[in-house]
Amino acid sequence: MSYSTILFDIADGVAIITLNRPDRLNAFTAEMHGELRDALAKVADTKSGCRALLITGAGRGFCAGQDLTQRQMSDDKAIDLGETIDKQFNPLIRAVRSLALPVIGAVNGVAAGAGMSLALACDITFAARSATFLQAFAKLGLVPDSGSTYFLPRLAGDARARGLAMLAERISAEQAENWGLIWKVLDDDKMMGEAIALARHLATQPTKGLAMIKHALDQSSTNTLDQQLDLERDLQRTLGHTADYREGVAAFLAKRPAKFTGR
Ligand code: T3D
Repeated sequence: MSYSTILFDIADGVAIITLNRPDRLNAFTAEMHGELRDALAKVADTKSGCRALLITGAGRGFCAGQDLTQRQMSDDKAIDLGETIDKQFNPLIRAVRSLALPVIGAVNGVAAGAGMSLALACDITFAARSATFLQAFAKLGLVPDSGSTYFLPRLAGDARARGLAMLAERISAEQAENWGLIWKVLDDDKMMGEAIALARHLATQPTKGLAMIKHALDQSSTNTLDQQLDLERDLQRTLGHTADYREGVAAFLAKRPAKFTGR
């Protein structure tokens, strides 16, 4: 499949998806969703050799959420937003969250609506100092979607989640970092370089272990402590049989850097 709304590249175990509709601040269209589904399926395919994914945006925006020019409607013809969420936005967030490898968000500019949700869905999210975040949904009479009602209270706490969602005020990257919504703010000219360097580093790390860290942390929001202890035991048992665990121990004992293969 060739892409016209995203750029997609895989090199040295690192996949990079760049949302590429800069004149619309990379707002989502049905076409972009289709291309993202295709690219994410390639990343998930073990034959691709991907061991880390970076998601960013072209131009001055990260992503402005749904392209509202595709939502103009007449009184007698309402769009079924349940269907667009079901077929486009939910599969996107599920695909990103279920990848068995680390996903790095590189928020180069404004992240609004479902664009902010996508940034929150990444495992480690950087933002350029000039970037901003906006839960735009309330301004349209909508509820935050694409996982924002899940991520916001867990990351920032209930009071901030309610303020962000109901007031729809744009916040700075620094505020997003202070509130725990993202990992780190970096100067604009350094952000992409550091995000790519981190993706390259993570692509050399024990991929199965990282995937199971993701899984364990995801489960922790609904599990009891007893369930979580059992899950940690089961994951550790599985990881104890991996080549990367053997290599990690051998490298430590030999006082040399480990060479992880992701197996
Ligand atoms: O619909 C469903 O299926 C349900 C799911 C919904 C998920 C959602 O994401 S709902 C939320 C949709 N997004 C928004 O409401 C955000 C709308 N955009 C904005 O509020 C602002 O553009 C920003 C705060 C993101 C950025 O502001 P600013 O001042 O930096 O840029 P701008 O001048 O507003 O935008 C630049 C251009 O991008 C402009 O076009 P122009 O005037 O140069 O021709 C603007 O219209 C366009 N643009 C920005 N966001 C969107 C967009 N065009 C279409 N859709 C957009 N979402």
